[in-house]
Amino acid sequence: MGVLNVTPDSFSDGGRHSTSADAVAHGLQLVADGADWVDVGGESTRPGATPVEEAEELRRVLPVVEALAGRGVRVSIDTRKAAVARAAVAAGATLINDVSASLGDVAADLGVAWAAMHAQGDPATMQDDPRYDDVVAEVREHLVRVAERALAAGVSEVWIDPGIGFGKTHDHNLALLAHLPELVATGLPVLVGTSRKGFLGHLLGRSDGAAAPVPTDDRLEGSLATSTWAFACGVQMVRAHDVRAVGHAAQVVGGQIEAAA
Ligand code: HH2
Repeated sequence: MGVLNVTPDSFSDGGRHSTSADAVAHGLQLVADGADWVDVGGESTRPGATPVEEAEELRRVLPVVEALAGRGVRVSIDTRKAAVARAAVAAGATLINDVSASLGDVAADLGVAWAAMHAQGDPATMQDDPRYDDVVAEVREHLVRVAERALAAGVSEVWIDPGIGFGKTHDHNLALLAHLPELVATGLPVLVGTSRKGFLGHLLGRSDGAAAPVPTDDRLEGSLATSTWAFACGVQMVRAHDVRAVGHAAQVVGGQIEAAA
């Protein structure tokens, strides 16, 4: 799944596709690089992000969804708002990527696929001391509960995603990655997004011997390592900015090593 943020403030690609035409061109490039899905988002959910009004989010995403879907691209809409999900599906999106895991009924009503991501709290405050008794069990139980509800409501394709970085410390993120097989064992298809995220900046900074985290554009090795790990754990899709590199890594793991096993 290739990331296409049509926002001024996303943590990695914010402001890079400020016109619809630029965004559509980048979306097509993601497909040329090997993306099965292009995930269009009009609201940053990075820690501390300011919420975006519905009308503004619609203005950002709709022309891009429509243009990409019109060219046969499989588009997912990355939103927390039912109205944005509905309008994006009317414009051609066929997967609702939902970081609030609250739009299962909308997906059921519209007859599209749904990706339910775990988050603790809202982006504005989610990184203020997140706590769990058992992060792996709590995330798994929450995702299975919302997925079962959506399947019972008639959603035919439900993905689950542990929500790396959404109300989680670096240790929580690492525990969730270490225990990905437990999510895979639920039998639900698993999606994971680690691409260029903050915990990788810290891990890579540490391995360089540097005190400061490495900048977002310099985290490719971390994105590749975690995506490869996820695929080896049985995860079926990763959300990535660097689609070409991640796709090649997936091909080596899934297409070659697993086939030889
Ligand atoms: N992460 C982000 C946004 N959407 N969706 C899913 N399913 N899983 C994720 O891990 C995930 C997501 C955050 O990354 P990004 O879109 O690059 O940044 P921003 O929220 O600043 O736009």
